[in-house]
Order: sequence, then structure tokens, then C-alpha cells
Amino acid sequence: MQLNRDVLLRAYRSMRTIRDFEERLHIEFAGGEIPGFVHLYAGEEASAVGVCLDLTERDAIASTHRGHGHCIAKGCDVGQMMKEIYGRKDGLCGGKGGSMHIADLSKGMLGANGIVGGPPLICGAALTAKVLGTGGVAVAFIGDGASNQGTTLESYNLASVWKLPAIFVVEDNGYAEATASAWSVSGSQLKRAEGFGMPGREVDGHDVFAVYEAAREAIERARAGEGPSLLHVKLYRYYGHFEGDATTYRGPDEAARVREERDCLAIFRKRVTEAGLLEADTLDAIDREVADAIDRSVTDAKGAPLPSEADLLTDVYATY
Ligand SMILES: Cc1ncc(C[n+]2csc(CCOP(=O)(O)OP(=O)(O)O)c2C)c(N)n1
Ligand SMILES: [Mg+2]
Repeated sequence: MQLNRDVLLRAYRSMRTIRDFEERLHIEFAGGEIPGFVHLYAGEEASAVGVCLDLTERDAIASTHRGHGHCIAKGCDVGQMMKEIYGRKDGLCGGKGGSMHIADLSKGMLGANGIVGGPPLICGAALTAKVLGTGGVAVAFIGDGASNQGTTLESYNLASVWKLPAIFVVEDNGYAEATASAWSVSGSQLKRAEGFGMPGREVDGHDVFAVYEAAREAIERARAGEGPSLLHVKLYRYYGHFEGDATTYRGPDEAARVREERDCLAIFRKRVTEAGLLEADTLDAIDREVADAIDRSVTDAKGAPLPSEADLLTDVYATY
């Protein structure tokens, strides 16, 4: 399917924003001002963006510990995200979530998650959509490591049994911390889906068009009440597992080679300019606008106030 100009521009801006956000955090984290752990999503942009292009605010996503890209693709405010990661009072979660627990329920972003294996969350969101008849779908992003968690397999079963409008996106970047998926994942992701009665598709995660097509099919199936699907998205993370990881478990030029040969931004640019769909100048202008926005977000975050002592006592209990 040919995407229209607006959607193409949105896809590029979103992928570029994620890349710049993450590359800037890589630099800023080394300065020591950012609290907690940071796991970068650079290199995996086409997955979050391709999956979220057709989602709206009535649709929910549940992220992983590597959640900034999912947040941006789902429409979260980048300035507030940066403040959150810096632990500032007017960050997306009042500075109390940080990188690993960032969330924005108003956008249907249920949260990044420190516990690997969060797919049960989207069974709840999908069941809500089904019972209330909202037409919404719920998407779980799952790492290759998380694909081995019992909670993930239980979610596959529940979603199939209840015919939930759920989509499981296995983002297979080849590693869980320092362990290669070749060592830790048995059988095949698609056969696992088949075992639970779901259709599954393998997708090139460096190609936003391929991800979009596969996600669109799964979303349509979910909205039509036909039940869950699984996407096995093959991709790669450019940086270490967390910021500070010496990455001794992969070859010295492995990441550089993937960046050179399979950069989703370069692949997109080549494809759309050669086909005459977008002009290089237009993409360059987006690059400049995004660079300015990220710059501003860091300056604003560094200058923003921290939570006060009194803020320790808020958001502790929820009342319904
Ligand atoms: C239940 C649980 N077990 C272990 C961990 C520690 N841990 C954090 S990230 C991670 C690896 C996750 O790998 P993967 O799911 O492939 O995601 P990736 O980091 O590659 O995006 C592990 C084991 C955890 N956070 N939660
Ligand atoms: Mg992984």
C-alpha cells in the first residue's frame, strides 16, 4: 500500500526524533546528571514507528525497559519526556518514573517497564476495549529475552482464548543483556504463535514500510474481532544493553557494520527520494527542526525544578 505524503513525513519525523533523542541521551548520560538506568532504542526506530503509525489515542501500548522510542512513536511530548528522564517536577510522570517507568495514559502509553515480560498488561487493556466496545487495540512490545518469560506465553494463551484485540510485537535485537538469542530462544517465534492459535509474521525491523504493512494487517484483524496476532521483528540495537555497558559480548565492529548497512533512516531516505515521494531538502529540513527541538528539550530539562520534599507523599495511593 502506498502511504500518503503526510504519513511518510510523520514516519520520518518520528524515527528521526527517536534517533536524535537517544543519541543525545547517550552523550548526556555520560555527564552524570541523569539518575537511574537508561536503555537506548537507537537502531530499532522503524519497529515502534511502523507499529504505531495507524494507532490512535484509544489504542494502548505496553513498552519494555527500552521504552523511549515507543513513547515518541505513540505521540508523547518530547520536552516532558526529557524532563522526566532528568527527574524533574514537570516531567511526564512528575519526575518520579524516570527513563524506565515513563508513561502517559492520556496517549495510551501504559508505560515502560522494569520487569521484563509485561504482555499481561495489554491483555487487560485489550479486554477493556473488547468489553466496552471501543474498537481499540492493545500492543505489547516484547524483547527476544522477554519472549521466554512465562508471563509472555500465558498472555498469548489468554489473548487467544478470549479472542482479544491484542498484538504481540517481539523486537528481536539478537541479545538479552549479554546473551545472544541464538543461545537462549528455542524453536521459532512464529511456531510459538502457531502453537497458541495466532497468525505470526516475520518482519525486517529496519524497514518501516515492512513493519507498517505487517502491523496494519494485525491491527485490522484485531479491530475486526478476529483475535490476536504476533509479529517477529528482526532488528539491532546500536548501543549497549544499558548506558555504561562495555559490550564485550559482541564483535568490535558489529554495531558499526549494521549502522552502515541497515540504518532504517538511510533506507527510508533512499527509498522515498528515489521513488520521487519526498525530496531530500524536505527531509533535511525535518532533521534541522528535530535537532533544534531535542537541543531545547535538554536545555529546558536541565533548567527545570526538581520535585520538592512534599512531592514524596503524593501519588502514593490511588483512589478509584
Ligand atoms: C523479570 C525480570 N527478569 C530479569 C530482569 C533483568 N533484565 C533486564 S533487561 C533484561 C534483558 C531483556 O532482553 P530483551 O527482552 O531481549 O530486551 P532488550 O534489552 O534486548 O531490548 C533482563 C534479563 C528484569 N528486569 N525482569
Ligand atoms: Mg533483546
